[in-house]
Amino acid sequence: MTTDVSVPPDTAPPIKRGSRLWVYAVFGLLAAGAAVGSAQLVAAFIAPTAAPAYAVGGAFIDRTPLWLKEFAIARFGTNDKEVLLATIAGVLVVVALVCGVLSRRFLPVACVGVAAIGLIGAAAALTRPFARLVDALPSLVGSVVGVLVLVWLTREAQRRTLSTATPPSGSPGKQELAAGTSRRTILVSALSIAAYAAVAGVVGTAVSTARSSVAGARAAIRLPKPADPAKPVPAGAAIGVPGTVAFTTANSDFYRVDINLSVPQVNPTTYQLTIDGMVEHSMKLSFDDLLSMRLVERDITMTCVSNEVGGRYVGNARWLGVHVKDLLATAGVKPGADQILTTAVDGFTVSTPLAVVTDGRDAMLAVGMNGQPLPLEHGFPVRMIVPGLYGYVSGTKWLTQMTVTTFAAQQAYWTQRGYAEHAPIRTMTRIEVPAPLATIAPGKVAIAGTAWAQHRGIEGVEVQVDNGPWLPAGLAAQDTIDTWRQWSIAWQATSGQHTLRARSVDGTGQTQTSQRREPVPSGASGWHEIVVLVS
Ligand SMILES: Nc1nc2c(c(=O)[nH]1)N[C@H]1C(S)=C(S)[C@@H](COP(=O)(O)O)O[C@H]1N2
Ligand SMILES: [Mo]
Repeated sequence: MTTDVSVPPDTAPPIKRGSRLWVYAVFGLLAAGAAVGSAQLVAAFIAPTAAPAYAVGGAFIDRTPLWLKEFAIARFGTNDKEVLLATIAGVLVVVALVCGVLSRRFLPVACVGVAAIGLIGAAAALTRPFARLVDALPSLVGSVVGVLVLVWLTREAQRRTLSTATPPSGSPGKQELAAGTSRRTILVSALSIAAYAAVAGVVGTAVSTARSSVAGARAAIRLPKPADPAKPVPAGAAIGVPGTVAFTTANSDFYRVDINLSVPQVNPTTYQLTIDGMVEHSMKLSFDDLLSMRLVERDITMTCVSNEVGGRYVGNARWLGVHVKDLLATAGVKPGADQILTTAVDGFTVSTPLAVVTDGRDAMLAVGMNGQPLPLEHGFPVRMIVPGLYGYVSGTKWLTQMTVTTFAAQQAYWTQRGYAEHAPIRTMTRIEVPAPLATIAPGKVAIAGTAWAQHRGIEGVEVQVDNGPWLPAGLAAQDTIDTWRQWSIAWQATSGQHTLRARSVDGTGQTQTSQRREPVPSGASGWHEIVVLVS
């Protein structure tokens, strides 16, 4: 072993106040990283939604104007949540860089900046529905850590600057030693902080997920058999043309629309459903109470009001649940009520006309979807399903409260934001095959797709090629009037570009309107139209 006491010459120029701005920018990033990592770690023991990015994102979603929400859904689809989180991360990086750069000359200002980010996180957490005081803690801890890290790093850097700027009275070697040590100290500190931020972030997220997840509780549930089972899906309900959707949508393929950046976790063992408002007897029911009631099973197609003409925010599943009318009968509805207001753990609310849920249709509080407990993303353990109404006025997921009230007294999440109070699903006919702008060979081609007019049913589907006559399509067997119906037609495709259109006639004899409407305020309408190239 050789003992080499000589110090390697410090080749890099010393950090001077007038140079190396990027070093300070990196300090800003490190401070932000340590802050976010610490906050994530603290949030693991409070609630996933108390983590700053989720709190800020959630608060942002609460305030998103309608046009922006529609834009996000149309532009990013179900990735809108990832886009929002990435945007928040991007903004944080920019602010962190600015604070870092500021810290070189204006450390107090930079500290105020870092603290302010944390305070914004805390404020966001406190304004979320059902917020508790502790929800602010992760962001507050984060901002303290962020400030400490920034102060520490800038002090280290400036100590080094001073030690190199003022030549010590001793030998030049001593100066190099001081500078070299400080340089290494800063590098080691920076790497340690980066490592801490990464580990805290990853461990915090993992612990948070593990602690809050109710996946295990869901796996332990055995659903009872329904007293009133659904009839088997008719053999001919699927049109069987390659490229069309499955008649029953698999749980994993079912569209997801809600206001949450992280999936709400509701523990079925502590679950409580409150029924209150204009009722004779307010009630509290456990999950087991619900399971012990009369269970019905039905095939029902759900649709989101934000679905564009030809869109994919629609799915068909077999739901198991308790009729809402049975629950209301037990509670006893007082005269004068005209609305069922349902509330969920995410603060989401839904207003549903009382007349609709009690008109004999299979409005239910569902506990099962396609033979399984509800998937976590689809409202586990309890959600509402009402055939014929868009999701925002019927499909309350993670539902914990049902309040009998009036439209005059109460409004719900989306109706407060400009959507219609009464929103029956509009008749829609989607061409699934061929794909839009597909190039196909001349000859016999199947045009096929799926149509829906929930609770009215689909009586007929017609297809038009270019401006030719409307031709009746072949219909797959109807499951129920509450489900979608598939269709197809054979077409002799000739060379050239062609426009294909489809429309339906619903069970009341109404032909689907050609009038183009935007999803806001009560659902899109118009004929789905695609262009294909035959060559
Ligand atoms: N708690 C809660 N329930 C909710 C929502 C929500 O944001 N929060 N979104 C509603 C909307 S707009 C629709 S279209 C349906 C979608 O249900 P799905 O995700 O199971 O397809 O859920 C409804 N229920
Ligand atoms: Mo929706």
